[in-house]
Amino acid sequence: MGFLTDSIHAGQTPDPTTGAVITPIYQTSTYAQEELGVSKGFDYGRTINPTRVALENNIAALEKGKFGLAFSSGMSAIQAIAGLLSAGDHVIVSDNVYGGTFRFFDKIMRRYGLTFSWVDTSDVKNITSAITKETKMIYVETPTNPMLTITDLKAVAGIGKKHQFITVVDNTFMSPYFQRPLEFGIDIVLHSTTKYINGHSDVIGGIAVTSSQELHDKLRFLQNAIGGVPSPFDCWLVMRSTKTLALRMRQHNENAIQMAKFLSTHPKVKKVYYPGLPSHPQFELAKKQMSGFGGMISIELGSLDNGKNLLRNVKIFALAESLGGVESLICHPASMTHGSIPLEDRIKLHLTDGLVRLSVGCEDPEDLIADIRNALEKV
Ligand code: P1T
Repeated sequence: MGFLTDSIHAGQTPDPTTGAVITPIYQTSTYAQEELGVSKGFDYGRTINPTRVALENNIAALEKGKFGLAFSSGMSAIQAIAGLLSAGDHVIVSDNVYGGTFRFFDKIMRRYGLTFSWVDTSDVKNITSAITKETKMIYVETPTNPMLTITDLKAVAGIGKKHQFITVVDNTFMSPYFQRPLEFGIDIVLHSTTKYINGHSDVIGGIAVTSSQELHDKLRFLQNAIGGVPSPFDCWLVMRSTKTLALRMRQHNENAIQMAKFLSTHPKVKKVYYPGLPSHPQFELAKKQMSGFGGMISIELGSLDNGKNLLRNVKIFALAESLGGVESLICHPASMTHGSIPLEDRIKLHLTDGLVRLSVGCEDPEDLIADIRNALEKV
């Protein structure tokens, strides 16, 4: 089926008891069993829930994967994926990832005996040269948050297959509408569904999708054993949202392209990071592996004061963490989303104090551009 059809129907059949077209919110913690050892396939709410199963199947279909597992947050999905590893294992990670992902790996998983090499995965040679005898996983964000760096999915999948590493891609910035890493041979794709997939800034959630039965069985065990599962209501809200994912992504993309073009001609903007601009160093690769460029733009304004002035003077863009909602947001990565990254690492990534990140929403593009133009006048 096509993406629009799947987004509206996959995983969702009319409710068997009433015919309700919309999957009900099965707000229950447990299920009555007919007798010992005989159930309808549902035993306990952490282990399985019909609303969650519908969401998991829906997003798995959108990612062209066989199995989906929903979590209570993007970080919770990442925790379950890290649970595939054991003390002594080595992971090669994109040097620019969401600050919370860095914090989790560096401050927590390192204490559990995992080791990490943080490399610029946009040059795949850096991945091969970081391989050690202990390497078990390659973990990539593409495009990265917030520098919008792109990594070659096919090349990463190839390295993973050759060495039998688990390859993982955080696809949060693109959503399955614009990029489907499993189609390039990646083993596991994950999302913070908090972002584009839910798209209405009213749910915290995560999902992991794979086509490997073995990885699915292990992740399902981890999902149940760790227990970071979403509520039935949150699953229902996210499923309501995936129905319009394609429509929203088209608008985000259209608005962001217009915004990026405007910003790249503005004298107060020193640099624009957006994969849809021909000036982006991986523009050709972006066109090859993505079918759109998304709604995220970062800009360099040269100083913290310039950044503060822009943030202070916007009227439609809200100064806030998070991204991917229909409403436009703006943030200062160095002190907000990526505050946990040491200064010297931030400098290497060009994640400066003058960097501002825009999550371009679905409002009228003229209004959004006017808002940023007016605020830039005060910079
Ligand atoms: O917030 P949570 O749902 O737990 O997702 C974590 C996460 C994972 N991966 C990426 C690429 C992310 O951007 C995030 C969360 N990011 C933000 C809150 C932010 O403002 O960048």
